[in-house]
Amino acid sequence: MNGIPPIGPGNAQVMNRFAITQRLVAKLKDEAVIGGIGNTNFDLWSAGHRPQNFYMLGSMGLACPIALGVALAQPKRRVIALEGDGSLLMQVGSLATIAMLRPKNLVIVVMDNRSYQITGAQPTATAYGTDLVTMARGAGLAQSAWAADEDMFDEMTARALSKDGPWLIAVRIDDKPGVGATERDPVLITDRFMRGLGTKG
Ligand SMILES: Cc1ncc(C[n+]2csc(CCOP(=O)(O)OP(=O)(O)O)c2C)c(N)n1
Repeated sequence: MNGIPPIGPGNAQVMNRFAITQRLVAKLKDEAVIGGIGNTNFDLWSAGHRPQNFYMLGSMGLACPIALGVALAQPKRRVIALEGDGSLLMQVGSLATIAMLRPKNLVIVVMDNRSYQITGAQPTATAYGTDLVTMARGAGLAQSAWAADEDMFDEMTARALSKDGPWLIAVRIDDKPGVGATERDPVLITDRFMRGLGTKG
């Protein structure tokens, strides 16, 4: 309308997942965070472990469904899902379920590097024009947007952590691998998370 193109996957600044994750983690208090498979998980761990972090192993695409379950179970706690573009595409129907159930306390951050990076950087559909924010809006998640740059990411997360959601924040990221790695011990991870959320003594 005003001649300024909206922020989309074509003009959002290419950021770095670890830097973005550090910015997010710096804002957190008692929020639960669900890291998706591989890189989102690794960067969450490396940004500084918190007892309210859940590092999902192996189950590609399940960060959003798990975060939805936690958000419904603990409506007073804000819950953040960190997910890759390939994983979100694999479980894209979860966006419609989230839109249908409308958890006010759920925030999705999707890191779009246009590839299944960790398995060899095969291109995903976003490399061919699929816009995850447009898909999320189509699913019914009206509060979905691309972050133009790091400052805008900070503003968007501040809003998402204080105002009613659900929210989806999409970030264009570079091809750097995740920093570090979580230990592959599902029992330990689950036990620590349950204690962190106060559901196990
Ligand atoms: C059902 C299923 N299919 C395939 C895999 C293998 N796999 C693990 S991670 C991954 C790529 C994840 O891509 P994305 O979510 O975009 O994250 P990125 O690696 O780019 O950070 C794939 C294909 C798997 N674990 N589960």
